[in-house]
Amino acid sequence: MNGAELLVSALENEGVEQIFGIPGEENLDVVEALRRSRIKLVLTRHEQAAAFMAATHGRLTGKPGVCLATLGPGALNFTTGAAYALLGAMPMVTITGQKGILSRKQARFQVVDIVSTMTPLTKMARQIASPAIIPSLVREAFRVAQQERPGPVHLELPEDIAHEPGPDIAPVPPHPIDPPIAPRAALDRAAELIIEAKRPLIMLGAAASRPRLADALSQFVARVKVPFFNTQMGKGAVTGGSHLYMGTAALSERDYVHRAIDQADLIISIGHDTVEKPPFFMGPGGPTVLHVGYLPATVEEVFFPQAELVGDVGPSLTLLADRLEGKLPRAQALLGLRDDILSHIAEGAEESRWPPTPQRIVRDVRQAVPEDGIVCLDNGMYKIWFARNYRTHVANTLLLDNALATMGAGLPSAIMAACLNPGRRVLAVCGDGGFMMNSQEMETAVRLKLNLVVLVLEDHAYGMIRWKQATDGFPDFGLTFGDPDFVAYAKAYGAKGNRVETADGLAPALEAAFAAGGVRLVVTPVDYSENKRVLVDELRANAVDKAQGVA
Ligand SMILES: Cc1ncc(C[n+]2csc(CCOP(=O)(O)OP(=O)(O)O)c2C)c(N)n1
Ligand SMILES: [Mg+2]
Repeated sequence: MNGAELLVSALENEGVEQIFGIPGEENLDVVEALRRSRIKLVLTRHEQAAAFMAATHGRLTGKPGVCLATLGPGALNFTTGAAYALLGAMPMVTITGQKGILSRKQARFQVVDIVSTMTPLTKMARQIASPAIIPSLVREAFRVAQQERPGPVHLELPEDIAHEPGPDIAPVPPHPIDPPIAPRAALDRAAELIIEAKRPLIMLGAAASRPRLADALSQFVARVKVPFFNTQMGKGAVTGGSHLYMGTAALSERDYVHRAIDQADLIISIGHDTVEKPPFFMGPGGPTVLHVGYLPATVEEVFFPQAELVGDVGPSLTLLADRLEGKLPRAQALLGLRDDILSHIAEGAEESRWPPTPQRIVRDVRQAVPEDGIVCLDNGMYKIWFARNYRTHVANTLLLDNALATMGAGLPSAIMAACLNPGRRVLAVCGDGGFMMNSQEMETAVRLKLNLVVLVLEDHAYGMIRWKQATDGFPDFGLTFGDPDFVAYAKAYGAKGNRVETADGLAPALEAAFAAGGVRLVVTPVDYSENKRVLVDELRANAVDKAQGVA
């Protein structure tokens, strides 16, 4: 076997079924080995999209997604995807080619130091310097990518090592690993803290959304019956339990959900990862925070838990619930705030103005997407509205990125979600800015014959930055642009497009797009005047009222 064959056989051994990317000439031995393997090569139209797709595979399955690119320019296009997976804790393995390392027939043509480039963007970055190390190195790469805290790993396979015959070494078989559960003393201590709390509140953070945690976490919430809120990336971590849901901390302060946070005396923070924009600010006199996580908490200026329960979160929570069930008479002390918080959040959902408001758009999307449907957001102003207003009932049904918060990942992540869940409705929601950053992947979606709806929100602007510009008191400048005719654009890819023309048109347009199947684009204008009215003026007034004891 040559190096490429050893690599592909090691990937098969890891259960890899598909690889996303764009080969270059340095990968041709790998492409040939893939041709003769069980693994499907899925071409994308930009390497960045391939990396977003591979990362989302890791996010949704817990198993590393794999992407492939050539050296230099192709490899560099993986950097944003690597950062997305690193900050978002998504297991992924990126593989790139390189010129030969045993001789240099092309001098330095296209050669940049990719291993050094990827080192700060990954958990591990290695060049494969001989075929013999491939089986063990690939096993190590997958182990490192997958273990807590998950993330990306980079392997560089130079073309001569790919071509070089190597020893017939069998791949290293993976085995199940059960990470350690929190020790008894820590469980007892955490239980005591919770039992003593007068107004406890659970916060679900990004790591609460790990796919293998959904059942144990949902049971924990159902057993202890303490109300919960979530961070943006902790959204939808719990299946059911919606009568205990207090809201989402899409902003860091002043939102209605902060009424509960501010009144809590203990926050049981499950899986919070400080890569997220802070869900609230810790400070003197604030609630005690108990960190429950796979790994110890990181200490930040705004987050410094006073107690920790560290270990495999699912089994640890089960043991914690054993200690708590039926012993928390004050579990629901804050639940009384729930109706008020949620009714404020729901305001404007029925609004019939044209163009539609973000609140109305969120409501219409919720109507068209069944409970198990998956909504994948790009990055823009609407992300705050979806995080705040969209209700999830099933784990991992709202995928958003509040870590790197990169534009351009919405469509690729939805393509991956649709590949993995052919029977479920999948919707990408993108701004007219972010959509255009990877819209070429419409072709990939059409070629893969996916059922996928893409909703484009058109404000002819980088709306979120325009909003920040306005709220910071700057004049309106430099953030607007023209758009293509999105309906014609979709058609050019062999997809179907539809423009929403009336206030009541969005929900039926989405329903029709889902019902018809295939790749569909729906474009609607959006009225972003609510950004300032609600997220700035109303919440500021609300905070002043509260400080003066009015609310
Ligand atoms: C790759 C990247 N570039 C720039 C930004 C900064 N940024 C955040 S939101 C945003 C505007 C997004 O515009 P659009 O996609 O049209 O959504 P809108 O806010 O208008 O709804 C920009 C430029 C970013 N997060 N990622
Ligand atoms: Mg926009």
